[in-house]
Amino acid sequence: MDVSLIIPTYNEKDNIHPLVERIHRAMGSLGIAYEIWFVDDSTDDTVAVLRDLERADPAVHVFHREHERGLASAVVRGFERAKGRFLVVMDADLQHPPELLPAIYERLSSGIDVVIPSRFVEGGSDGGLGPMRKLISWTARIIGQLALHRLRKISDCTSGFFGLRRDVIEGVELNPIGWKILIEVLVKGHYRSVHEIAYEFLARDFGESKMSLKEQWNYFRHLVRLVSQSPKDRRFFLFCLIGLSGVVVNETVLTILWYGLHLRDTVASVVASCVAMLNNYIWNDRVTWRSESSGRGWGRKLPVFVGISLVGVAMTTLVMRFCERFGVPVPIGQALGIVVSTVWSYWMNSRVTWRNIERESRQEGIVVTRESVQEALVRAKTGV
Ligand SMILES: Nc1nc2c(ncn2[C@@H]2O[C@H](COP(=O)(O)OP(=O)(O)O)[C@@H](O)[C@H]2O)c(=O)[nH]1
Ligand SMILES: [Mg+2]
Repeated sequence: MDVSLIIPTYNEKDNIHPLVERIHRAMGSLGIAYEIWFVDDSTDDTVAVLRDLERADPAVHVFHREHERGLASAVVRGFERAKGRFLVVMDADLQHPPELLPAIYERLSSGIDVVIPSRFVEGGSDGGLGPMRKLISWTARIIGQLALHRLRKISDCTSGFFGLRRDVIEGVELNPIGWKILIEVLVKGHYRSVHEIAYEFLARDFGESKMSLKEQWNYFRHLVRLVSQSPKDRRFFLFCLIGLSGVVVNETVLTILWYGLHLRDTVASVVASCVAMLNNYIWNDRVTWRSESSGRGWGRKLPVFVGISLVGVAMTTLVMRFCERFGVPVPIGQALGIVVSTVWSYWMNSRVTWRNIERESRQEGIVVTRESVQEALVRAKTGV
């Protein structure tokens, strides 16, 4: 089997026949073996339409679920049943044009690991969404890209339309929450190359969208889980948490020295800051950038860390003073300064203090390429 198409369905009865017709028309010209897996959770008579089709069309298979629901898990069940060398996921509502399938197949068979039709590459569009959905979708993508480094170069990382070689997910435990199976695949999968093809996301003719506020919340939970499972992506959050712990240590030591031991305020303040810096260094060395060399090499790492932290303190004050000149209240300027210095000191620590660990994790070498829809269609027709 060359290609398995996996199509999740939830109450899509009017879309099934036009979809399957257009898939056959597009795929028929390729002369390859393909199957279509519908994973259906419908509560209307979509399943009856699918069962009739399954009997009449040997390429069509239906898996109807009674005890599980959700788009992403439906796709995982489809992956488990599919026999193809290449797996392609698409929606049933014709917002994903089946005419793009030959181009996706062509790219996968030329050796690309993951192919993503994209609404955001030149020539693409997400015109099938209303302005509110566009804004929500944009925000969701940006948050995802900030949180997970593997999504950063991918323009349409929340797409429900994509193809991959089976080995990308072989042996990978996919355990998505909610809808966005592609982010799970991109974060956990084994791949070296991603190719994006521009396409136009059209409006629905039949049925209605099942996207809801609950799914937005699930997306957020999904991101949190993926970040917590990804050593590289969780570092920044750990760094911030440890920074907060440093504030608590600082205040506690200051209180003990000043109220308890009656040291001079300046002495108490300097000692408290030094203890807090040491606290932060140890936790960052043992947790944030944990490695076999944790605990060793502190003669180099600790002074560098302290130097970066001191520059961070100076930066906070500079930003606050700069904001003050434009009439920004001091506490807000200080907060901005803290954000700037946190980002800066994280960046410096990952590139200087704990550079060996970052170097190892940067060697992923994933290559992302793009093409416009015209190029893809010409290639599909001419085979070049
Ligand atoms: N199996 C299954 N499919 C679903 C579920 N929710 C949505 N779908 C399907 O997923 C695809 C995308 O859903 P849609 O409502 O069009 O989302 P939108 O395009 O983002 O508005 C469609 O083919 C739906 O039928 C679900 O809970 N289970
Ligand atoms: Mg849709």
